[in-house]
Parts: sequence; C-alpha cells; structure tokens
Amino acid sequence: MVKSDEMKKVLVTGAVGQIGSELTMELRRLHGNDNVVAMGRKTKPSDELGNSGPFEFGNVTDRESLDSIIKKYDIDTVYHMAAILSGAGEKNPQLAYDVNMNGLYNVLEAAREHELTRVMVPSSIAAFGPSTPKENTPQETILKPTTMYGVTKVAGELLADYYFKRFGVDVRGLRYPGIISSETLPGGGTTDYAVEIFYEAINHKKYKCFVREDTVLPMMYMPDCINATIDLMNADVNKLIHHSDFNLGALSFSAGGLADEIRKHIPEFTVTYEPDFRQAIADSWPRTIDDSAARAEWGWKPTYDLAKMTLDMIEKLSAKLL
Ligand code: AKB
Repeated sequence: MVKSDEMKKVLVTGAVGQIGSELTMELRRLHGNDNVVAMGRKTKPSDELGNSGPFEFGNVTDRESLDSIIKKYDIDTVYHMAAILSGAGEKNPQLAYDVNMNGLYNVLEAAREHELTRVMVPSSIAAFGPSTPKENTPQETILKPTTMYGVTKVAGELLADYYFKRFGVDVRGLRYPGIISSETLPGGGTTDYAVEIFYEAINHKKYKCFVREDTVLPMMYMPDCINATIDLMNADVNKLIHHSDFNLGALSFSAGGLADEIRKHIPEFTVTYEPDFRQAIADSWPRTIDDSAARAEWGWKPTYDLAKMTLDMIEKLSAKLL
C-alpha cells in the first residue's frame, strides 16, 4: 500500500496548536492553500490559518468526523499533530490516553482503510524515562517513561511501526524535543518555559521559571522543526531503516543558560526559579540527543544554534508585542 511520493491533499490535525499552525502554513505554501486542510478541536483558528485555506472543526477521537473530512477533501496525507502534552497529561491522564492513543488508532485505521499515501505521527523525548542514558541518548535505548504522555508516545511509536509492517501504511515519526517558536504559544508541555521566558522578558523584563536554573533539556527552533517534519515525510522510504521513532537533536541548554543568552539583548531581565510538578518530568528526560540515525537515513541537519535562535525570537516577538 506504500504509494508514490506524489502528495496531493493534506490534512493537518491539531492545526491550531504550536507546531500545527506553522506547519499548516508551510504546507499550504508548498502544496497550494486549497490542498491543505487544517483540523482543530475547539480553539478558533487565527485569521491567517482560518482564511488562507480550508478549516474544519473535528475531534480525532471521533472516527466518523475524521472519516468525513478525509472523504470530503479526498485526503491522501495526514500530519497528525493533535496531542495532549506532558504537563496537561499529568493533570488529566485519562484525557491524554484518549486523545493520544484512541486518536492515533483512529488516524492509523483511517489511513489503512482509505489507503492514504503517508502519515506523520510525532513522538517526543517524553518517550524516554529516568533509566534512559541522559547524555547523547542513543536511538535504540531504554524506553520506560513515567508520564502518561510518554507512555502514549512509546505505545504510539510501536503501533505506528506495526501499521507499517503489518498493513504497509507509510507512517513516519520524530521524537521532537521542546519546540521554541514565536507564532503560537505551546500548551501544556514541560518545555513551555523556554517559550514563555521570551514573552515575559520582552513584556515584563522578569520571569518566574517553573524548572530549576540547572535544568538542561533538548530543544529546537521552529524553522528546524518544520524542515525536519517535511524532510522526513519527503524522504525515500527505501532509505529508511527506522520509521516512527527518529531521535532529533538541535540545541541543549539549561534554563539559566537561556536566561543568560536573552540577557545579552535585554540586560535588565531577571529570572526567579520556582520548580513545580513539571520539574520531575524534566528530570526524567534526556539532556542531549544522539540523532545520527536521522542524519544518516534522511539527511537531518539543524540550522539554528542558541545565539541565532534567541536573536530571531527576540526580533520576531518584539515586532509582535511592542
Ligand atoms: C512537552 O514538553 O510535553 C513537549 C514535548 C517535549 O514533547 N514539548
């Protein structure tokens, strides 16, 4: 059932979210506005997202709504970005299970039944856990997460690979690190502090950070995230040894290191550190990632370092907020 590389009609679930919103706009640029359908659960889309191409409200846990959108637009490719992230998932594990597992199952079953060409199913550094090696975390390693989000990500990777092997559904996925971006705020993640800190630095010159100063996590700037996502989807399937679980590295820095970098542009910026329940989640994740499989199999290479990302974030957000 793995078909040709031609991609005609794309559906993005979770299109109003942090990654989905920017991914949808880039896919519309590449495939044409009318060929990329944005699907969101309840949040109203921005004018840009809502007016530039088709938008549908729908819930991935409802198979019928998914099927009707796939049929209505003759969809052949799905970027399944809808998910409940780590922090929100610990507040409501039942909802995280429902959206992340049943939603994924529905997308994979729809892909099988409608013979879709290709499906993107994101995983996360949350697939790792406290017993995983923290530095240069290998592609193949211990996957024993301690959050519901992480549990659904490990199960999701396995399920996606199962659909590839058993049914020939061409599913691909990346273990995203924390994503930093200036367009849409993240919602409910543990790495959200690395975005919030920029808004607070620009708006109020101070920030109360919910993880310790020495907390180091893998991160990535949105342009690299979008490139990685689209590049993996365009990769030659015959060159892929992995499918749904690519480690993806770009940046790794501490919360204090990020504050120092921001201070180079906003010298009066101050940060206090008041760790909450998300500290334990952060402590269970890797600090740096070995992404050599992604580099070897489909040519992954990030372009933003900490200094370049920080400068771009401050320029973009200052233009938006000030
Ligand atoms: C989160 O913090 O939950 C997400 C992720 C790393 O998957 N940003």
